Amino acid sequence: PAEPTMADPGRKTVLVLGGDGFCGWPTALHLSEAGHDVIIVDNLSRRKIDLELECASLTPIASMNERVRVWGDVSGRDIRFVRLDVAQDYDLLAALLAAERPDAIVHFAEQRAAPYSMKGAREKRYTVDNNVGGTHNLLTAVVEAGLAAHTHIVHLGTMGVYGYGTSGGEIPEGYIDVLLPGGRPSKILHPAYPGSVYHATKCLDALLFQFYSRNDGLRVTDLHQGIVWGTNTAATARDERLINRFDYDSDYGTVLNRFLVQAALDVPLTVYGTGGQTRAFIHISDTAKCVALAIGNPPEAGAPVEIFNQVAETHRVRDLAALVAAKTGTKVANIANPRKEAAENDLDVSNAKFRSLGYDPVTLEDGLLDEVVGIAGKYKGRVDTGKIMPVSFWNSSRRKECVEAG
Ligand code: NAD
Ligand code: USQ
Repeated sequence: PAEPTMADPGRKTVLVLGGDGFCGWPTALHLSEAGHDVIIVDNLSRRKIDLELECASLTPIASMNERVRVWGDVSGRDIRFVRLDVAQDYDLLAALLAAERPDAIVHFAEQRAAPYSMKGAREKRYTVDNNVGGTHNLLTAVVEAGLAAHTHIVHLGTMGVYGYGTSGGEIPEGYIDVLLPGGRPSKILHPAYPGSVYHATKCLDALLFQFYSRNDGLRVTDLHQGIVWGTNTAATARDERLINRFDYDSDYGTVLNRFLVQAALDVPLTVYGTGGQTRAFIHISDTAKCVALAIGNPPEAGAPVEIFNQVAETHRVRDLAALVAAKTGTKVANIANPRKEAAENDLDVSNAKFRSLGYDPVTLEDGLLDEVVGIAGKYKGRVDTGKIMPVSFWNSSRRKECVEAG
């Protein structure tokens, strides 16, 4: 379906929670450009974690207030910014919902790095409190504001809820058909096999969505997204002050973006273990497009939680490294794996629902080299090479192995 223009009745008021982040900022611009009235809500915690980790985005990101001002100048469209903590400032969140009565709320506002969530007790507890507490605040605030049947919640979940190496066939979109004890057929949420404390919070979110959808008729879409790569979208490329963030450090950098920076610096690509892990990938511009498609196709009030697999393609980590190495001439280094994960896994995943809505994904073949030259090459002078090797470990034996391996 076509996205709305300013004059369309399809114009919606959309809250983008976490709209200062890597996925949230380009999505907010995409929705604004499509004619929606966008309000970004963020507590800027990701910028604070940069300070804590003594690390920064590869790209020089502008302050939130400058971002929205420049967007207004460039596009002629207003985005409002509200600074609040979804997990802590319940009353402010409830008041915002009551005042704005949003048609849709896109929920990106969580601590999303698996390595950061495994760093230590403080980070584990923060990730659970922030993510589960924030999601629950949102759900209960929508109900209390009397918006259960009105507001569509679109949550960014993860492919990681399915686990890796456990499916034995194509992973369906959220639900599986089973025979319950006694032989009664049923459709249930795919069993959850989180691989980190962060991934566990997304499984807990999914249970909260199921409960609130059944109990209060909330309209929820959960997008099980793969690993996002790339930096800019058409909207963020309109002015350098709109540039998106790009994480390359070992806690927040996702694997392909890390390889792109490593290639630009000509340091060996950090493949963990054998690199036998297969993962799903999606380009950042498709994240924004898929969220817009989800907003345009809300479930009915009282319908079960809608679940889409938001992925473009799957790749084995070592194949990705080989692809980047072949395009750039960089070497590959197999280093001890800081994570507890299967050494090898296959991954076959359905994305039929987005495909049926017209989704035509950007693939690595289309965009990879542009990204290396255009972004990683341009900003490589900003890299702190001390942030490339892993510093967070899944358990004490992984830490020991990594330390012993140097
Ligand atoms: P990010 O850390 O760049 O952005 C998250 C934003 O949310 C940040 O701006 C942060 O300040 C904000 N935030 C966090 N907690 C908040 C709170 N309590 N109140 C208000 N704001 C808060 O992360 P991202 O890469 O943009 O990911 C966004 C969402 O997409 C996450 O939920 C993540 O699980 C999901 N996702 C990301 C990827 C990926 O590869 N980046 C892949 C799959 C799913
Ligand atoms: N890996 C390497 N070398 C590196 C970095 C990672 O071999 O330098 C490997 C990891 O061991 C892992 C795979 O690459 O097997 C993916 O790691 P990642 O850090 O790119 O992705 P992950 O930790 O799974 O998390 C990211 C996002 C998270 C999102 C998830 C989607 O940070 O928010 O939910 O991707 S998914 O992987 O589909 O669950």
